[in-house]
Amino acid sequence: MTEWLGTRNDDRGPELRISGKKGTDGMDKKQIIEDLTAVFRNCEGNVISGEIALEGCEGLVMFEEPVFGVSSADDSIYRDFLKKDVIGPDFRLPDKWLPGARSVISFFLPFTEMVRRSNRGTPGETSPEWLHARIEGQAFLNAYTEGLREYFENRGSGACVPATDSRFAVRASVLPPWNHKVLHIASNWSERHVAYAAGLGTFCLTRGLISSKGVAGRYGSIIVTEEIEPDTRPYEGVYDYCIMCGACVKRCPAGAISLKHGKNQLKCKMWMDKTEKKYAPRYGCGKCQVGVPCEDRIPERI
Ligand code: B12
Ligand code: SF4
Ligand code: SF4
Repeated sequence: MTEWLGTRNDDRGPELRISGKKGTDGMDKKQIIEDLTAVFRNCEGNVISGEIALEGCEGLVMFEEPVFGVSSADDSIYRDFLKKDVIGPDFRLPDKWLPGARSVISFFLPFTEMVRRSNRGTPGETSPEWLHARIEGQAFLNAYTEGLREYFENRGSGACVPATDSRFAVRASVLPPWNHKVLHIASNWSERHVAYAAGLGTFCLTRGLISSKGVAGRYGSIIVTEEIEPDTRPYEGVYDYCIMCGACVKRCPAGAISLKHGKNQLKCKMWMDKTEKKYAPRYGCGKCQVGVPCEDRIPERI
């Protein structure tokens, strides 16, 4: 069905928007979000089984229930992501992943208190719970997005999950000044930027994205051809939720974060590689995401 939606009150006339077969109003959207939460509850893999558990981790529940945000696939912010100081030209617009894309649903899966608490102590050591949440947590997240894809396809909507798509890629390059070894990383689908677009949260000093449930957790997303009412972004600035308190600076074992320069990707990446040698087949750090005021909430400005 094609409709003219005349919302533009100027001499260009109404803009053309093709509304989907199953465009949603507020009520439909509420139902969809409830359904997506139910898919989370029914998805297997959020609990660490005895067969694979590291010491003391049997029965560990990794994630709390997701928080969601929706953006329109043609939101002009996506074109801003193509600028080289934001992500760069490698970023693929939603309709390059899925022709006819209308909406992008983003979600944050907050880590449980048990995962977060476990990684607050032991300086320089990553807790076994955090290692599970990094590796088995991402496997669970992938299974969950597969469940979301089935849900939308059953509703007659097209759906694409960039994170598990064979076209997904991350490019790393060392930028000038060469003597400072500045590592620039750009993926063709950045979960944090997409979540930012969907109103889920803002960036912070460590470059993590702080959601209403804090920074400790993981992000995912799905692009669909169904039109779902987008959320408004309750912020204006890219770093609005960060109070620049510097607590994460002291937490970082690699000295990768500074109040003056933000996060040095290369130092963080090198530390991450070290953890891979130590904890193979797992890896992870995340010390800057726990024991800080933004761990599980938007920090309050004092
Ligand atoms: C490559 C990668 C890494 C690299 C580089 C990180 C990076 N920031 O790029 C390394 C190895 C260092 C890394 C480390 C970690 N990672 Co990582 N990583 C990724 C990956 C695969 C791609 C990141 C990417 O595309 N970066 C693109 C560049 C451009 O991002 P950026 O430089 O930070 O962007 C800045 C600019 O855009 C700037 N900006 C300038 N102008 C403007 C204008 C606008 C409008 C906007 C929006 C922004 C903007 O603001 C941004 C922040 O400074 C994502 C998964 C994914 N597909 O998204 C996970 C991801 C970012 N990682 C994640 C995590 C959890 C980690 C670790 C904690 C590992 C662990 N679990 O132990 C650490 C620590 C990260 C931290 N301190 O936040 C999470 C983030 C969760 C969160 N709360 O934010 C992600 C999203 C994975 C996931 N599925 O949840 N990671
Ligand atoms: S600890 Fe403080 S400075 Fe660091 S990211 Fe969180 S709010 Fe920002
Ligand atoms: S993940 Fe670890 S090494 Fe990287 S910035 Fe955070 S605390 Fe530092």
